[in-house]
Amino acid sequence: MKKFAVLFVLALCIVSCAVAEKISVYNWGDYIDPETIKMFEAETGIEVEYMVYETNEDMYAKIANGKSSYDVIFPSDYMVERMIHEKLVQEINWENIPNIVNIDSRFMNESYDPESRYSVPYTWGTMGILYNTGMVKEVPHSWDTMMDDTYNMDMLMLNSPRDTIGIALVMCGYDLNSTDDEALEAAKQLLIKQKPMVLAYVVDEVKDKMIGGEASVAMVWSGDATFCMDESDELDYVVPEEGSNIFFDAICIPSNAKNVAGAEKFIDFLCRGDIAAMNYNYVGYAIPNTAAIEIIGADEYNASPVNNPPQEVLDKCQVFKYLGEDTKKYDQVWTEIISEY
Ligand code: N2P
Repeated sequence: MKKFAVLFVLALCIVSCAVAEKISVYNWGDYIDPETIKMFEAETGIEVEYMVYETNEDMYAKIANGKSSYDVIFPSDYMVERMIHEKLVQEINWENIPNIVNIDSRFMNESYDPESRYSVPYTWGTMGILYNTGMVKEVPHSWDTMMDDTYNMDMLMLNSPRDTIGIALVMCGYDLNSTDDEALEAAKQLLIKQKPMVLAYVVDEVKDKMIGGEASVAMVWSGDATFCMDESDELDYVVPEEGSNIFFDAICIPSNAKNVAGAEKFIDFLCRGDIAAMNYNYVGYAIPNTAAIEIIGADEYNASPVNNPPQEVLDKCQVFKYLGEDTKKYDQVWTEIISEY
């Protein structure tokens, strides 16, 4: 009888091991401390299948075609808005995210999710120019730097349609969110003119290239600038005075998620102060998590002009808006820029 009981327990074990709980997480490259994933797995017994993307558009395409199912994704503001609109993300049950209390309320109820029903704030930042102080004589206060042939084949641009077209619009004197045909044509022509001077269109590789001194100037997101500046004393970051983009990256649960309870546990874990502090130290992007900032030390956190830009810089920055049907115009412009070599 005893033997039978032991065998029975053993069989149960094998069955439960075979169907170990899993969540599938789809995030930006270099956007989490890998150690935190291991900690989550050890603490909860939930296995994390982790995959990465480079742009909002890449992630959107994967989710929208419905063939892949993920439990947790990290869209930016305008993409959260689009995915809410297209019913690709589901409402969050806040009862299961108690650590939401750690998120500064100033980051909740943003216009992309006005009642904070679908998204949890994760990081935020600006877009600007990362430059090598040994190679660039004056602080590149203007986006015109990215059209200056002094930096011929010495500049890196973001391989990200919305970001790059948005900045080109600003350079042409238009609104960052313009959908006007004339404005988009001007932005397209500018980027086509710039192409021969661009060493490469990159996303995550910008960090290695700038740290390695392969280029003088690069269009980057602030957190990547922080990461690079921690690695090299030669690098500095500026948000050009014509204005730029400020972004808010969030965490969402896709509508077709298979393990919503697991997703909620993971999201709540990411909102924990100690975990958000680890991620801040590893990833480099500004965070909305007050408990984490307390752990990091408010003085140390606020000392970073990159992650804590002065108000006059923020005043010139705009959030990308979801553009509805006009998004197609951007897709078209981007295809033409990238193919027009
Ligand atoms: C990190 C990507 C940052 C996302 N590799 C900017 N919205």
